Amino acid sequence: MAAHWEEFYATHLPPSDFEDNRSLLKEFCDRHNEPGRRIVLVTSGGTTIPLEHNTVRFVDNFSAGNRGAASAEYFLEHDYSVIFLYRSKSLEPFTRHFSGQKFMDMLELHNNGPNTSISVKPDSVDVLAPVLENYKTAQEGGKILYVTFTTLTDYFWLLRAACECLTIYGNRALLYLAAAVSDFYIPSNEIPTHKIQSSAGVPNIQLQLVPKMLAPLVSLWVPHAFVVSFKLETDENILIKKAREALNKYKHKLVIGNMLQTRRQRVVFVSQENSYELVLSREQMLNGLEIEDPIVDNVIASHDQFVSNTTS
Ligand code: 9Z3
Repeated sequence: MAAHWEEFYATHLPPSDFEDNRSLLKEFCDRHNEPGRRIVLVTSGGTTIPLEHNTVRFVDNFSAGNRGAASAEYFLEHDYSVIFLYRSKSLEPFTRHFSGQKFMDMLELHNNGPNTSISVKPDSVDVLAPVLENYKTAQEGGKILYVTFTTLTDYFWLLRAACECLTIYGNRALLYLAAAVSDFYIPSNEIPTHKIQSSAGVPNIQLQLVPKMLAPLVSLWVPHAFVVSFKLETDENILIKKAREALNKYKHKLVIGNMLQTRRQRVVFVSQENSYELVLSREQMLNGLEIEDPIVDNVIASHDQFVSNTTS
């Protein structure tokens, strides 16, 4: 009998632009594969669960994609090549600093008839300049590949394709799975083609369990890579227990636990060897330190150790 995850791929078609993305992933991985070079796949943002094939309505989740977008920037600073697999329209590295009104507030309008101009406010230059510099370095060096998903199905197809391209890196590949992947979905053969009509009365929507893709990912797709997953909970009492359960079940290297409410201040690292907390002080937060900075430092230190202790 086919495993639950195999059945998923057999019954859910890839997104229409899948082959283009697969080629981009392969080209990126091949181009960066120099001796000793490290690469990270960062997943970010939430997956949707469509309620119709011609989708008008869908189930979504809270994820803004800040964790993934911020982390991608720190991985670039540490000279990793980065595949950024993210939910379409969620936060992106670099541009996240200027999203919404923040950007408008950085600009000054000099209204002068035909010679009207726009400049960056002097006190915003300090903010903009380092971000712009890092953006240009990443962009001009071709160090980051952006690939988007929307639905759970898109995400699973792209995740597997990315893993297939990453195998050539062996233990130099790092997977940093920060996307908020739905646990429940409606299988493709159970969703209607067209918009659900209110005239038909209250719809009876039955969600099913999503296959745990971490299982084949760790054991089959990238068996030599350093895999880090995130565990999200809202009940503090079960966070560490659930993180350790995931680690024991999937046998990957690290689970980073976080609570919905405090995810920007506190995370807990759970590995086979130990568990420890990473907490930002109030002062650090006021000074603009982002928790992704020390998270990425710690993950890279563990990846270093892993590379030294393994051969492939
Ligand atoms: C996370 O726990 C991420 O840290 C957040 C980041 C999604 C909380 P934001 O995007 O938030 O910055 O707003 N990601 C993993 C969540 C998840 O779905 N984990 C699965 C689970 O908990 C396991 S892979 O069961």
